Amino acid sequence: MEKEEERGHILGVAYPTQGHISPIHQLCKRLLSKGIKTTLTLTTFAHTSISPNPPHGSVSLATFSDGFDHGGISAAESIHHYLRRFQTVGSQTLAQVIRQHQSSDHPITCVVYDAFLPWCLDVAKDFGLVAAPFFTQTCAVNYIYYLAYQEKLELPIDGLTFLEPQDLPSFLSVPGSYPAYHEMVLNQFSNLGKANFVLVNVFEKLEVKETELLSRVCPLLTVGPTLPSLYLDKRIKTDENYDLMLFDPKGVESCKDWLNERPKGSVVYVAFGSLAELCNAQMEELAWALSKFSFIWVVRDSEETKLPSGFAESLVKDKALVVKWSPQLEVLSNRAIGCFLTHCGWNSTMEAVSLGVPMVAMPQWTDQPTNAKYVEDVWKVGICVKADEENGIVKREEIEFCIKEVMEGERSRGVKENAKKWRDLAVEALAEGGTSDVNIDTLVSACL
Ligand code: UDP
Ligand code: 7WV
Repeated sequence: MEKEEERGHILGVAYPTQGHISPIHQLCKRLLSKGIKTTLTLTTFAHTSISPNPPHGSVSLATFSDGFDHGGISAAESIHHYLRRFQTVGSQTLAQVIRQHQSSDHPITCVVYDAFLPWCLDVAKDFGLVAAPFFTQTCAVNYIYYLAYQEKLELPIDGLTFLEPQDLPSFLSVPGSYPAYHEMVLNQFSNLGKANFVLVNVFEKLEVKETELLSRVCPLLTVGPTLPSLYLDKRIKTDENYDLMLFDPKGVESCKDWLNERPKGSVVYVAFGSLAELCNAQMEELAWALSKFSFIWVVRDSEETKLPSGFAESLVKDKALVVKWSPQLEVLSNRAIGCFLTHCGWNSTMEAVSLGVPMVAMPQWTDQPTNAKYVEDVWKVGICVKADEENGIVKREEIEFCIKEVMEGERSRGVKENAKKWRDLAVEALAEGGTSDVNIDTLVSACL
């Protein structure tokens, strides 16, 4: 892109969900902009799901297999079976990808793999390559999982004494929930001692204490945030979008036109990412809370049947828009948006922080409770809803109160000012000589 290509070829390996494909693809774009060839490996199922077509002339794509080329994880009998087969078939097919390249003009020199797939390290080491896991969650979350892996997790955590039981990732705070994912997140640390670098999608100033704690136990390089360059440092002219989307982009254009007609700061943007599933009762509370506001609500196809009957029909067209998927970066950066009601997936959280949009946090599972705690109490860029103690449901009055509070209440000004501060620091990290920029250079130098 910007420099002549030198020797060296980095192979990225993605875990096949949206929240993992986008950040590693973005990291690959950064690496490419440093003049090193990069190829991103997607599962065959993810590759065929991406629509319309990946753009040409940028990061090359390759495919390997999770063992479920038709259907991916939904074709597996359980999460456990899926992950086991992914390891077996994935190891073999990843080795094939590397082998094919070794006789070409650009043999692979380094494998950057999603930390959920630690067996990629063994494949890389079989070929004598540099290996670096890429963590798409925060250093706080990773450090907590590291302690749990070491069987040393006890509250209060030294250095992070503000964390309470309910702030831990759900796999730890809800015993027995998703045992296969529990095992997966701890396994990220099983072979970290053999990794040349450990990459994390954060920037240093966002997690000063947490990066320090994690650097004590592994060769940490913070390389984020991975938003398209256009939204932050603007150094990579061609990097304006995430490009690789698993969801049907039909209808996403409607958001932009609709928002452009709305007054500044008047719209609530509501989205729970690509995976979260809300129960019917929660959907109902949310629907009635939102009916008090002007909003865009992303309700994925698989969630649509949970809307209260008659709700979609009752919507006033210039007041609300329910879409199946949105161009989230364009939406969040539109001046009409007043707040983001989010599940606090790490990408969504970083997008809101980077674009200065105050958040109402409504975490669901995995790392989201921890991210929500940081949003409210550490970065102070939003507030977190309180769930009913009995049934875990967040009531309509509570949602309504929190939205009002960040849109126009006491905390509105403060959270916006804080978000602006974090945004400036994110740009600084990616600018020439910034912490993430220097760390990316370190990785590239080791791969030439
Ligand atoms: N996203 C989007 N449109 C939507 C909902 C989500 O483009 O309607 C994107 C969002 O910008 C983010 C990603 O999908 O980059 C979701 O990742 P996140 O880590 O927030 O949540 P996950 O889906 O992994 O739970
Ligand atoms: C997909 C599947 C499992 C998990 C995640 C995504 C995540 O939290 O990123 Br644990």
